[in-house]
This record gives sequence, C-alpha cells and structure tokens, in this order.
Amino acid sequence: MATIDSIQGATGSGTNAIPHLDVDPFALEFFDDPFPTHARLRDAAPVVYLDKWNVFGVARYAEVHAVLHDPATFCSSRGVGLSDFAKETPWRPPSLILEADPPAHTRTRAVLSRVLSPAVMKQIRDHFAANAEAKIDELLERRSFDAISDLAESYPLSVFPDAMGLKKEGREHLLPYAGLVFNAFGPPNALRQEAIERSAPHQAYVQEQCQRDNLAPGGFGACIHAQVDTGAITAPEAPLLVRSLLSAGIDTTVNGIGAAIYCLARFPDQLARLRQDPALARNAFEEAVRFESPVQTFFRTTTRDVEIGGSRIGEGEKVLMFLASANRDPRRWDNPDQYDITRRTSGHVGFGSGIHMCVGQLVARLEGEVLLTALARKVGGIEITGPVKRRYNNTLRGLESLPVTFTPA
Ligand code: OVV
Repeated sequence: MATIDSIQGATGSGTNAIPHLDVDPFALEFFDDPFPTHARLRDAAPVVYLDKWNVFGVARYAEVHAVLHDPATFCSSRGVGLSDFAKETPWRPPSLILEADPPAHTRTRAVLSRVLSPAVMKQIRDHFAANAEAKIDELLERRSFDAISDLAESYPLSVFPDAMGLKKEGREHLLPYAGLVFNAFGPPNALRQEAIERSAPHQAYVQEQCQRDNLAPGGFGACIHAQVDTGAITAPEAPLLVRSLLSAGIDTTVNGIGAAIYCLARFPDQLARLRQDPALARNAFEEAVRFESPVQTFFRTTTRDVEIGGSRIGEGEKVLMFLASANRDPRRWDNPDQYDITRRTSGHVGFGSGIHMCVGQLVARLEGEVLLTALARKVGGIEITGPVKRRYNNTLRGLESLPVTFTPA
C-alpha cells in the first residue's frame, strides 16, 4: 500500500510528497494482469516511487508524455533500462540511437529515418502485402494453428529479414536476441540474468550479420552501410545501426501483430467491423498497439533536479515510464479498456513520442496493415481453441501460444 515518505509543505513549488509503492512491475504476477496495478499507480499520484528497484515511476498519460518530450532533462544516454550507464557498464555497447541524446542522436536518427522512409515503404509494400495474403491463405487451409508461432512470428520472419538483406542461415537467433535485448532493459531479475547467461551465441550471430559483406544489396542493412559513403556516419557506426534494426525490428512487430490477432479473436464485433470495411486495417493495428502496448515500459535518467507533477526529483534518478498505463489512462481516453478499431488512436505512446519515437513505425504499420487487410478480406471468424499462454519479458508484452481456428469468409 502507499505510504507517505516525508510530509513536506503543501504549498510552494515541487513539494508534493511522493508515495512509495511496493509494486514490482517486472514480476511475473504483474505481467499476468498489469491493468489493476496500472490503475493503482496512476491513482496514487502523478509520480510514485517504487521501493523494490529504487526508481521513480510515471503512469499517467500527462506525465509520461511530459517526460518523453523533455529529453534534455530525462536523458537516454544513461540507458533506457534500469541500469545507469554512468554507474554500471552496459551489457553490450550502447545503441547509437536508442541510448543517445542530441546532438549525437540527431545524426544517427536521420540516417535510420532515411533508411525506413515513406519512399522505401512504397518500394517494399507490394512484396509485404503478397506475403501477407499468402500467409493468410496458408493458415485458412490449415484452419487450426498457433497464432503466435504460425502467424505473429512467421509473417514478420517471412518479410523483415529479407528486407534487411540477411542471409538465410542463422535466422533462428533473431527472436532470442531480441528477447534478450528487451529483457536486459529490466532489473537484474531471473528473466534478465538468465537471458544474458544464454546470450553469447545470439550476440555472435548478430555481430557477424551487421558487417557490410553479410548484407545483401538493396536491403535496409546495405542502405545503412551506404550512408558511410555519403559521410553521414563513420564506418564503425554502420554495424551498430544495423544492430538497432536487428534488436528492435522483429520481436516488436511479432508482439504488435500478436496483439492485433488476440484482440480480434477476443472481440468478434470488432472483427465483424473490420470485415465490413477492410480500410480500417491500419487503425485496427494501431488500436491493438495502444490496447496491448507491446513495449510496456522504458526508463529515462534525470540530468538535473526537476519538478514534475508538483513533485521534485533529484539529478541522476531513474524514471520508469509506464507507456501501457498511459495508453489506458481514463484521464486521456474514453473507454480506455475497450478495443475499438474506429477510435481516434493518435497520441497513443505505444511507439513512444517525441525525438525517440519508433524510427521503424512505418515498417511496423505496413506489416500490421497488410496482414489485417488480408485477414479482413479472407477470414470469416477466429475462434480460440485451447489454452492461451503468456510469454514473460521485462519489456515486451505478448503471448507464447494462442491456439486458434480460422473459418473462411
Ligand atoms: C527501440 C529499441 C529497442 C531495442 C533496441 C534498440 C532500440 C537499439 O537501438 O538497439
């Protein structure tokens, strides 16, 4: 329960006491059903303190948005996980984009923005759409399958590694590597420690595939390396930027697509609405990202004493942003716990917001849109036919198994 740390003056600036909560947002019981605890965190105060990990937390939309939009005060270069890079050695060399602040971030961000631009989406769209249709056709023939392994994983793996320009061999390392990266943002619990213990072969694979010679011409990887020739980045920076796409480009869309299928399976009226109007596919995917928030949390680190939500936080403190909670804050959203594919989703923070907002969001939305478009045209019904199993990760929310039957339209 909330306890009051110190009663300070009720007037004046930045003096509201910050409630301490005994919530562990990286515990398996929390992952099983985070929503009631999100409400508790939001209702406790604009800023809370989590004694379990000695961090501040923001769970309301307004404060999450404020932190995301003040990168000078809430920096990323000390890591966006629990570990403070000013005090601890990172488990891998820091990302040149995720774990960077302006001005360094501005240059690397521009490079990846060009590689994943609207013009590039136009070039890959037809191929991504054809693979989505083929995947839905194949699953309609099988009728019963696992919507996680056979769809949410299988579809991104059928398009993204090829779009990167990766060789065929070794791709089985991609999801374990991403799982490791997202577990590593969390505290030193069993999820993080066991992932790091098993990480060597996955890290070796990724490091090798980031090299210029291992990336096929025309792919995202080769495009990144080509930016060395224009002087935008140095040769040693290119493999690290490829690493960012291999870290963040697959497991995120796996969990985004998994969220969308799980929503449409649980809310058949929304599937019916989507079938009536397949043009809603892109927003149905976006709403699934808001509703489930595949990326649940990120940290920032304060660069100075700062006031937020009427409370003061000192310099060098970790602040945990509950993106998933912001995405269901009733202070911001009508009926936040309803999956509504016609909702005005803009402003959700499932892709973050501000200067670090997902640089791959156009690829994610492309995958989600073309897959849900094919589903809207071809699938008449989705029935959950077996036990739904959750997959546990310190940052990613999604399922291990979702047994379903598709009936044709
Ligand atoms: C957004 C994100 C997640 C994980 C890794 C990275 C980025 C990266 O840049 O490596």
